[in-house]
Amino acid sequence: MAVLEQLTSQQAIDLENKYGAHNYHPLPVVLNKGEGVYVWDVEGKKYYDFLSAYSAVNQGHCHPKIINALKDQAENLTLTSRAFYNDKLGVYEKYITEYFGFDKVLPMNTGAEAVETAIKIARKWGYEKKGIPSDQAKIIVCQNNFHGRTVTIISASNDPVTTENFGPFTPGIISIRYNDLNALKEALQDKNVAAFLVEPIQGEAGVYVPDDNYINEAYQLCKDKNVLFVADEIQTGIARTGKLLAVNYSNIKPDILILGKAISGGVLPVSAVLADNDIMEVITPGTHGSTFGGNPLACVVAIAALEVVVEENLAENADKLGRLFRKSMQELGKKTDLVRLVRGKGLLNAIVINDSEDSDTAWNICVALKENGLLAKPTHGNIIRFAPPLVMTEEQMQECIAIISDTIINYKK
Ligand code: IF1
Repeated sequence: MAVLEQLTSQQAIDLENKYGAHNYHPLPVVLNKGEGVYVWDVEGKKYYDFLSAYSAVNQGHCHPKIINALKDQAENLTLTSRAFYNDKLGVYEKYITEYFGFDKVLPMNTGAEAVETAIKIARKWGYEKKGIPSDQAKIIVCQNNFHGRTVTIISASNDPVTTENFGPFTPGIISIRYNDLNALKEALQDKNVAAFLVEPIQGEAGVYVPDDNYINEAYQLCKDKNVLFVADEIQTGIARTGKLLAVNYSNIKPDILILGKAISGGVLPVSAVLADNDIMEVITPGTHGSTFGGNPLACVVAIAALEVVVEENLAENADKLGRLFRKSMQELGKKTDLVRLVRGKGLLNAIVINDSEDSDTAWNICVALKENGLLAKPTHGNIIRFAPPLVMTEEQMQECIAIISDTIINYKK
């Protein structure tokens, strides 16, 4: 069999099972084409994509502007390493810092790398600017967070599946209840706290939207104690929740902003850590780096992807279609007791299925949705996340609402 000859779905699945680590349990569908809100499987069946590669494809699959930027740059220069300058990085750094309103950016590749980078910057700031005694810096995180899969990041996790048998864990992490200002106030009594790392909406936990005042008041509590407020917007950023950033609902500017996923429109791994000079200046030559961080290919792709967000009004569209989606799902909840509740913001939404967390109902509903031409996947147990690309039209959304409603109403255990 030639290495890249056309496979059947089963052949592709069998190859992954035999030769790939089993670190995922994918829905049984094998995709080989994506365009806008659609993906196709190897047998040619077309689907609406309601996962958007975990919110990395906000601009739609293979957006022409982004792909053309990729192609043009790929024929000239893809990677120099930061041992030398290149003619795209500075242009990108100016563009993205002005785009989000910060003095500086530290370019990385994956989300987890950016979170690790933010933790390093916060700690270094804690020692060199706040005067925390050496190796005593603490980072406050929230229970049920998701910030990535590295050992330090899972040291902040309370999810046994992501942490079991990966110890020993990184010290200096305090975990508190999400959306609980008293818990934060209590934890901030510790003078060695350097930063509070938080998702403005908890994605993987099941799209938990905190109280309207939470982010604002949490930010103020941190400022009162000279603690950095670090926003992980890797999933909630880039217009996903109906504003450019989820923190824009709270009118605060994080001390450190962490971005990833849709910065590149899902074309290649790009992440970024943004901060103002008084924080970013703790990073000096040799204190941090990455082979691919800031590569010229990523820079031009990210500029194109961020331009699409503005040119196509993706935040406004996400807000409008998100309201339509939640309203329709609430209507659906009145017709079937399978839908316990709906929550989300913009086009980051989830429905909680009225069954136990360890039931396979949510999974089976997603398999039925797949049969009906729509791809979604449960997050934890009985919660199904719905996050289509932000380029969806109202007509497409209406069609998807009909698919989801019909599938759930006709679902037989
Ligand atoms: C998986 C979901 C999980 C993230 C936030 C950092 C990262 C992520 C808020 C790390 C990554 C991905 C990872 C993927 C599943 C997916 C995910 F919520 F988006 F669905 F796990 F929570 N901060 N989220 O959401 O970014 O290193 O992956 O680029 O690991 O299973 P990454």
